Amino acid sequence: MARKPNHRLLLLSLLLLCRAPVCSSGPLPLILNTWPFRNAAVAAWRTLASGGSALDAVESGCAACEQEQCDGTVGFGGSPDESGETTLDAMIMDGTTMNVGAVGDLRRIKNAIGVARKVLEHTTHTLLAGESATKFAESMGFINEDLSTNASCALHSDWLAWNCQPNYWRNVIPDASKHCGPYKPPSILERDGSTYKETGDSYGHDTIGMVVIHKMGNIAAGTSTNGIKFKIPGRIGDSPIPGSGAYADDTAGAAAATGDGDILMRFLPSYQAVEYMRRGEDPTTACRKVISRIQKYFPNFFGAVVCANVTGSYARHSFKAFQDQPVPLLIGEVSDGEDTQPSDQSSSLGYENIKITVAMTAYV
Ligand code: SD4
Repeated sequence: MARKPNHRLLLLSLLLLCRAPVCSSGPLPLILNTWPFRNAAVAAWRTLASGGSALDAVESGCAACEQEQCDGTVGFGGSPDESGETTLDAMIMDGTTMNVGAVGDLRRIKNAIGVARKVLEHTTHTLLAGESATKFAESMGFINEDLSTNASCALHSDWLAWNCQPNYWRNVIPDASKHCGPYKPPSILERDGSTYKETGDSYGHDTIGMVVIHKMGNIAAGTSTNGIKFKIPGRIGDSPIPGSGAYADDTAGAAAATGDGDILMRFLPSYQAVEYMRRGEDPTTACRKVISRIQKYFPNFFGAVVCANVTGSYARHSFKAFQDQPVPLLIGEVSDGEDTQPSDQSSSLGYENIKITVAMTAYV
């Protein structure tokens, strides 16, 4: 529901957006994120409007999702692993300097994107993982706290009661498709082929991937996720991997991915999409091409990529072959509301003076 307009913010927004015909700098700034995480886009927008950088906007946008536990797949209390613990992956990339900070398998710290930013700002490393990443976070002032919630504990208990189904094991004994672990590799004589089927993981994926292009052309991208439900402890997905979960380069564009990270990271789709755009492909073609590369090898793959080029044009493409049911992908975009014409496939949500257009597209 639309709130009372804030005229100061409206003015700032109009100045920042520069969408009117008199402006020649193109439709910038741009904030683009996977899924309809409206408050994330608004937080990023506010950061830009108050003079923050593209990097600041990505951080605040993803942090907003971490706090509100967007769809239970970002932040604390979601996607418990096999032991019931929620662990987080996040990454932030500065497309001006090509600096990246990332954390994987981060434990007991809520603000994963904040820790990733600290890796970027205060170290010459790119990716820290596990308990050591937690120690680093504590040294940077983050609070060590339990990430479990009643909801994540309930999810985990149900999974145990369901004989630990689904899980991500294969070629182990006992048969992982019927029993809980602990598992071990079978002896040669016992090997009778894979018990694991590449069915495509559809157990609720919604990671935030965000691309921000500042009006001055600086591009940043980032991700934050709690990964996938019932993952094997220690598993790190695609989201904190530069070029996989997201990628940004001021000279070419940016992209971010969501979906089955164990497959996505084998193809570096965000990097590849940016490289296609560098070669002159438009964002639609770039997104399509990276998805079809993956689909060629993994027809049951579930995932999507969003792409934006330096002019602020953007696109998304997604794929899920699952019982022939097309599933929509939602992208939140912030605009000033002046020139956005919601089509049959989109809906607009007023938020102060900012209009968030949630565009919907069908899978191929
Ligand atoms: C992962 N890619 O950890 C993440 C999950 C995700 O949409 O994006 N879901 O595999």
